[in-house]
Amino acid sequence: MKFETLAIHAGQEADPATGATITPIYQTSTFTQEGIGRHKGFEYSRTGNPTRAALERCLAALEGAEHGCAFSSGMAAIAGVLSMLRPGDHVVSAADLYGGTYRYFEKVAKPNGIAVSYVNARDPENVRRALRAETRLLWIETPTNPLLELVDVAAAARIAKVRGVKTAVDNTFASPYFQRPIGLGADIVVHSTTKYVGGHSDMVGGAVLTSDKAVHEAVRFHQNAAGGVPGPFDAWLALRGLKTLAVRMRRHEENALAVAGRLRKHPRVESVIYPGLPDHPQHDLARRQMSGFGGMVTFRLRGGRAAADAFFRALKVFSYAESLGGVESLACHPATMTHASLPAEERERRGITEGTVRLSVGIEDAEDLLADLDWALKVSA
Ligand code: P1T
Repeated sequence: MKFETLAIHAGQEADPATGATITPIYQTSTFTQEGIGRHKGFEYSRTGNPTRAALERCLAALEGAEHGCAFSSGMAAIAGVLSMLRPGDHVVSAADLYGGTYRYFEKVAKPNGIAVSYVNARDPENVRRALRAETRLLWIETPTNPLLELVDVAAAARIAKVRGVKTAVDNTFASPYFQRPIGLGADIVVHSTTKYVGGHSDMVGGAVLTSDKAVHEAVRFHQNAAGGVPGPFDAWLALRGLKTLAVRMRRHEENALAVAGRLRKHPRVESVIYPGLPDHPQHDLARRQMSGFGGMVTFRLRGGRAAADAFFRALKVFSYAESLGGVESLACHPATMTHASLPAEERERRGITEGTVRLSVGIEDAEDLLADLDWALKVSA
């Protein structure tokens, strides 16, 4: 079955108890059992819940994975993957990544004895050079948050595989509609389902998808043992979000292309980063590896922090807010929001300047979005 069909049907047979066509929200913590060891596959909702199970099956199908584990947030999903590692193990991570992931590596993984090296993974040879005998995991975001850099998943995963290293890809920005890392050779896919999967900025969640049985068993064990599971209602919201993912992503992309095109002509804009622009340094890779360019646009505004602040305050349709991937347009200041957990010099080194603005382009009318940006650029001059 094709993506659009799977998004609506995978893991969502008519409810066995009632025939309900739409997977019910099984808002229950426990399940009455018939006798010792006799139950209908569910015992306690931390361990398993039918609404969550439907979400896990649907997400796995969309990523071309055999197994899925849903979590209470993207960070809980990331912690689930990292739980496979032991003191002395080593992670090679692409340098440009979500600030919260960097914080987890630095403040949680490292104090627990896991070494992490950051490399410029735009050149996969840097991944090869960073691998050590004790490397267990290669961590990639592509496109990255917030600079929309790409990593060649097939090339990086090939290098890792030869050395017995698992490759994990945070696929939050592309969504499974535009990119399926497992088909490119990755072992593990991670999502913050808070973003495009949920799609309406009304829930927080995460997921780990894999076809590697041992990885799945380790992540499933952690999910139950540590307990960072989504409640049934949040799982249901993510499941409902998936049904419209394909149509939303096409519209996000259409609007993002219009926004990127308008911004690059604007005299107050220093540079625009969008993988769909032919002058994006990795545009060819984007065309090869993704089936679309997504809805995120990052640009650098002339005038630094003061100009950025005035710009954010003038916006009327875009909300000045963290997060991304909802139907509504959002504008964020990575230096003080999503990437505030990076030391200032690290941010500067990566190019996350005070004038850097990240847009999550929503699915509103494109003309309204362009008019809002034109207005905010004008009055913040
Ligand atoms: O917020 P949470 O659901 O825990 O997901 C964390 C996360 C993981 N990976 C990527 C690529 C992310 O962008 C995020 C969360 N990001 C934001 C909140 C943001 O505004 O960028």
